[in-house]
Amino acid sequence: MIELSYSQEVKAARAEGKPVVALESTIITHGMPWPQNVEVARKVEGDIRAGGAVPATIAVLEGVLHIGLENGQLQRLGQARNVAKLSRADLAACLATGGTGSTTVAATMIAARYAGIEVFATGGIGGVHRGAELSFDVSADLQELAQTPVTVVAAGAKAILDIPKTLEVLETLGVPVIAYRQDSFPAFWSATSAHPAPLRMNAPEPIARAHRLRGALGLPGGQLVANPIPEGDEIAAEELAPVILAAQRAADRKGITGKALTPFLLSAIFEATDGRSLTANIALVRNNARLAAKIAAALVNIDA
Ligand code: PSU
Ligand code: MN
Repeated sequence: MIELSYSQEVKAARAEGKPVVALESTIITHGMPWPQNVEVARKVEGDIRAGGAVPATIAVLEGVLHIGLENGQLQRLGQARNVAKLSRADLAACLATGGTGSTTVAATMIAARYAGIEVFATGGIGGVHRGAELSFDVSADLQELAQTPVTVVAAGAKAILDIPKTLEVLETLGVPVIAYRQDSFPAFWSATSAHPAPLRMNAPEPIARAHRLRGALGLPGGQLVANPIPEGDEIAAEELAPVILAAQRAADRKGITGKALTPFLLSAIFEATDGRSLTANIALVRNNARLAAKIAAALVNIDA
């Protein structure tokens, strides 16, 4: 019933039992400007290959759920305008109507699980927005982590979010939040935040084992691996704080809410930092891809 299409590379990986890492496409259509978006997507795919796994970028193209994009498809998606941003609520509707859309963390997790992919690399997850006590803006990504058994490697939560509230909701939902090789929960463009992560692991293998053990215990939901941006690539939190505040104020003034908010904030911050936020974003996504490849490789060696 679901029209599904695997890329050649993913098809071969499935046949050979090779590790596969899922990648989202909202970061391509709504997170970064053309043409860097496509260049970065290619580099990230290359990082996963270099780590011994196969990349599967996920998107819906004309009503077909794609698990892995061929080069031409990636090019077209990266240049397309007004692509829908698909989260849990939108995925089936887009497939039903023959639409085209990029997948957020939540929708990518759903598609990855459907395709038997257990590890997913991205930049940052959606979370609890600042002022959520009034706006109620909490990303569906958090619910998804509670329900869908995929291990997501991200650089923590974007500093545009309310990090302590995001951590509280993840705790309520029972989502393991595992900082990689440090105690602090990373804040996307900055390696550390003032908030300790609930869990810490120092190697891919225990992360893979914990993923399997959750399955064995019958626990629904995934894990969030919070991988700090490499030191040389970070932007200091103190420098970003006023930029983020100004972006948030501009969004409030313009009445930007819902799905449009995250892309608006990211592009406002991109402008205000003369593109440095993008350079950092690229470095952290690539770093996450490398770690995700190692976790996927470790998972192949542990029986399901
Ligand atoms: N990280 C980025 N850029 C992005 C996103 C994450 O660097 O564009 C996207 C992800 O797809 C994430 C989504 O799932 O933003 C969250 O959107 P919302 O807050 O509307 O749930
Ligand atoms: Mn939202």
